[in-house]
Amino acid sequence: MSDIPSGAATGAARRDRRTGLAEPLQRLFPALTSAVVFGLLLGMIIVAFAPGRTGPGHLAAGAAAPAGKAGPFDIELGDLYVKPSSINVPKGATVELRVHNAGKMDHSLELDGTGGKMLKPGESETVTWGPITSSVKAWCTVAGHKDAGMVLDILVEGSTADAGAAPAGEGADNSAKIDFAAAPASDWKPYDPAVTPAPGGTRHDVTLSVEEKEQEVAPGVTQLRWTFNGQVPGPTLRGRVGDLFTVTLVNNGTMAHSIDFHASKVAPNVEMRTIKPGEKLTYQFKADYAGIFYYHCGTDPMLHHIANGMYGALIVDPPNLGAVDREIILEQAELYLGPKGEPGDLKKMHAEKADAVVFNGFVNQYVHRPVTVDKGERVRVWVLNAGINEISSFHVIGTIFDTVYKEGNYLLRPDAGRGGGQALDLMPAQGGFVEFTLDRDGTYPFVTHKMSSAHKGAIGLFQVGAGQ
Ligand SMILES: [Cu+2]
Repeated sequence: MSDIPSGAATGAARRDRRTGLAEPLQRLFPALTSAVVFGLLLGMIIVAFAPGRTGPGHLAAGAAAPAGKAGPFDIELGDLYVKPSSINVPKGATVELRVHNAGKMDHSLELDGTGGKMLKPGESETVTWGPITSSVKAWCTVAGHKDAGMVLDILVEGSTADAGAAPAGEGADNSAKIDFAAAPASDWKPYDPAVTPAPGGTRHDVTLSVEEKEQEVAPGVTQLRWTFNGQVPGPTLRGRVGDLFTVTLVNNGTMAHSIDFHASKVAPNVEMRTIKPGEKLTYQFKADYAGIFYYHCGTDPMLHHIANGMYGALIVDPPNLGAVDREIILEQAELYLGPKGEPGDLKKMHAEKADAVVFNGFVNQYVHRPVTVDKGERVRVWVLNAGINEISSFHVIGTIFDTVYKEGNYLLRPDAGRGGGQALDLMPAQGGFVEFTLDRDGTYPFVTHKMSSAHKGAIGLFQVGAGQ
């Protein structure tokens, strides 16, 4: 499945549809930390000292002669920490640091975030910075690592722990802003929500390539997303109970990544291990249980990797799954925006301060391009809550579910009792499906019925018949 499907509505049709939608919408809606704890590599041994490097200092113009050398300081970089996290130096000193990467991921330590060298696991370097005339910070420039705590405070003696002058702009909210009233460009195409039946056979060989690319997440708003196969959500995989999946993960990104299939029972430190850029791993499992299962990157900080786009669904059909006329998938997730064109903001993810909640990766995309459904046809919607933090309560306005399946079990099936369902509740990482018909021409909004989320981008539309 591609995130660039064909079949975008024409401009005229789109306007008609949107006009038709405005009224019901206004009426209805006025307006870890990773479980994988990388080994605490105690007993760090600094083996190699790379040639010294002189970095930019906080040298005041016309400053007096340096007040001598400070250090050397042994600084350990790990996943995701800097030890020690602060050092004290005399004012005007030139500071020497022996920096060692004791982690399993690449890290760097760069004064003011510039001029450093990326260290592979086990590598060391010696840097000389200065003269240092005022307190300053150095940090790891791998995306997300600074926000995760990889910061070294270099404190000029006499100043306090937080005296480091924040670089210009730090602390200010420079994240991208969403205009919820904006429309996408005429050539924009939504993520194709269609789900195709499980391919034949019992073996499925899949390659998932990690690609880090700038993508639109709302009209005119781009982020640097970390993706599986260049799309968010990643490809929907599908099979039947007992099928064998062989997935090759290829890391074509610039940082370490991994994959965790909730449909598998494997050793997390083997199949779900983190691999470096340029590496591959093969992850094989038998799908022994039915349901719609989450898959996601599990590399630290996991919430950053998932919320930045590294998630998708694997459907294992329940035995005797009934026939329907149309199947689609909606994966709910939040957006925590960083500056335009940059990865999402890790601090907001920790604080659960989402800028938007979306279906299939883009704000209100199926309001802009409604999902077409024929009158009276039987529709199955697979729903996965990709989180990272929000609940989901999936509801379609104007219909009643006669079938609800959640987490491997039917909660509701058509029978003489005539039970009806109105919402499928899913915590982060849970999934299921609902089935229903839309019996009259019109536009039928679908939402998460947690209304604050719906108002932040988690609304779409089914279009039955011509624009009403
Ligand atoms: Cu990742």
